[in-house]
Amino acid sequence: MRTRPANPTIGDVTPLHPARVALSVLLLHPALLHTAAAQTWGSPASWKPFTYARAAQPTPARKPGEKTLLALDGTTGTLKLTLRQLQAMPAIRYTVLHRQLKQTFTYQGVTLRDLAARGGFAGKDLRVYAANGYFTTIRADDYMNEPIMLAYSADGQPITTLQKGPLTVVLPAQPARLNGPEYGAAWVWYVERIAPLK
Ligand SMILES: Nc1nc2c(c(=O)[nH]1)N[C@H]1C(S)=C(S)[C@@H](COP(=O)(O)O)O[C@H]1N2
Ligand SMILES: [Mo]
Repeated sequence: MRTRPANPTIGDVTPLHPARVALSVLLLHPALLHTAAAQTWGSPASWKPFTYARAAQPTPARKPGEKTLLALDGTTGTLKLTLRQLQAMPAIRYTVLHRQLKQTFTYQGVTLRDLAARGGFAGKDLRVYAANGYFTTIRADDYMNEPIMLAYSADGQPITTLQKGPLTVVLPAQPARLNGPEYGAAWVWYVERIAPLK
């Protein structure tokens, strides 16, 4: 016969109820953790407000010969946006150190949230594709809550190839985690396509 410990909460094994085991397995499984944490974002009015540098302007029509800078794979097809069309979207602007370039710039661009909303997939994790074949996933949790930017200008000038332009993803200086090693892969340069994660 086993002696009962002085403190009954230590060593006193409660039989595991099968439903309880199933629930903890469900909550601990990494693939399901994401599902369990999946959020609905409601209407844009309920989203965390961002401070914009300029409001949306009417979308200018593409001029003959004008290049597409970004392909946005929306729910109703691919929107091909020119620089002027991106510039007509609500503009966000902030100053941040670009770690890979070791240089601080005041970037201006469009938030991933506004781009996702334009494509009809706001709140879905998204994929950002670069012209060199690189791509990465940016979580909805991050871009819905923080003004992660697709930048088209740095210090008021178009972003050069050497500066990783013409379109480059920039993350705000705060919260600090966005500038940590875990988010290095999110600073995508030479961006050419954004799509919801399938
Ligand atoms: N276009 C493009 N963007 C990219 C990458 C890439 O290969 N191509 N690599 C990503 C990764 S994984 C990281 S960690 C950083 C690396 O930047 P660095 O090599 O200049 O440190 O850029 C990110 N952006
Ligand atoms: Mo990386």
